[in-house]
Amino acid sequence: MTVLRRSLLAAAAATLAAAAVAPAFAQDIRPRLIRFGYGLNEQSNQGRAVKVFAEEVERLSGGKMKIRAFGGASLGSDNQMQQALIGGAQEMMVGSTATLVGIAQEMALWDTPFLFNDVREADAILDGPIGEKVKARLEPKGLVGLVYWENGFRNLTNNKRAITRLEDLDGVKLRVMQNNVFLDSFRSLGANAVPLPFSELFSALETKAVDGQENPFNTIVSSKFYEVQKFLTVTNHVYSPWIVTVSRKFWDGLSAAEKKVLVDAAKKSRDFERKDTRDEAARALADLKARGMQVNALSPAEAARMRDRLTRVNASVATSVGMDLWQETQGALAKLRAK
Ligand code: TK8
Repeated sequence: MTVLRRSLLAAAAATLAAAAVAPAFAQDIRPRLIRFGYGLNEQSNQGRAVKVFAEEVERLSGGKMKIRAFGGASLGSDNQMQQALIGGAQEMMVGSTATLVGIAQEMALWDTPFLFNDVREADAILDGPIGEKVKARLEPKGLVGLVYWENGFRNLTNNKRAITRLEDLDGVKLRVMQNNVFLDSFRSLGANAVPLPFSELFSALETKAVDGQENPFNTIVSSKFYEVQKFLTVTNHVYSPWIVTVSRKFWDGLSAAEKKVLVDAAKKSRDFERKDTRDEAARALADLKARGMQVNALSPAEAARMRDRLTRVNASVATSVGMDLWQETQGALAKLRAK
C-alpha cells in the first residue's frame, strides 16, 4: 500500500468516525425563520400548543430554527393563511380541517356529524392509516399536513332562546364554518346557517349580525363568547380536529434533518395539546355557568331527533370523500367499538 493510499484511507476512516460522533445532522440544520399563524388568541389551547411547538423546534434545532407565532388570525383567516402557505408567503399554520375541504375534499370526512363517539376513537382514526391518507391528499395541493390537534366536540350557543327541541332552532341565524357539510347540517336542522370566517365571529355575535355559533367549550371560553351569548346547548354534534400544516414550497427546500425537527416537535405539541384541551374542556362548562351562561342538555329523545336529521348528510359526505374511504372509516370504527 502506498503512503498516499494509506493516508487517504486514514482520512476516510477519521471522517466516518467524526460523523458517528457528531450529531449526525447538525450541519444539515440551517438558520430558518418560520412564520406560524393561527386563529385563536395566545391564551387559548391553540396558543398554548403553538408555544410548546415553538420551544421544541428551537430546542431540537439547537436554536437555529425559529418560530415566529402570529395568533388571533393576525395573518388572516384559516382560508387566507392556507393560500399564503400554498403560495409560499407563509411557512406554517394550524387551523380547522373543515376549512380545507375546498383544497382536499377528503377532509370532509371529519365533518361527518357524530362520526366519533369519544376522543379515544378520534385519536385512533386520526393518528392511524385513515388520518394519514386524508392528510396526504394535501400534498399535491401545496400543503404538508404534520399532525392533527384536538379542537374538540362542538356545542351550540345562541342569543335567542334555549334550544330544548329541534324546532327551537327555526330561524336562528347561526354562524357556521365555511364548509358545505356544516352548512347542510344546520340547514337541515332548520337554522338559518351563515358561513363566516372565525376571525369575524366575535364581532358578528356582538353586533347581532348572527344569533349564534357552534364551537367546543374551550373556544367559547377562550374567545369570550360568553360575553355575547346567553344560551349554551350541549350537543357534541361533531368532533373537530385542527391540523398543523406546512407550505410545501418551504418544506421541499428543507433538509431531512430540518423536516425531522418539525415532525418531532409537531408530535410533541400534539400530545401536549390534546391533554391540555381535555383538561380545560373538563373545567370549561362549570366556568361558563359561573360566567352566567344558561346551559342545557338536550333530552335523549330530542338528541336522537337531532342525530337522525344530521346523519342525513352522511350520504353526501360519503360521496365527496369517496365510498372506499367512507367504508374503510366505518369498518375501522366498528372494529374499535367491538374492542
Ligand atoms: C380557528 C378556527 C376555529 C373553528 C371555527 O381559526 O372556525 O369555528 O372551530 O377553531 O379554526
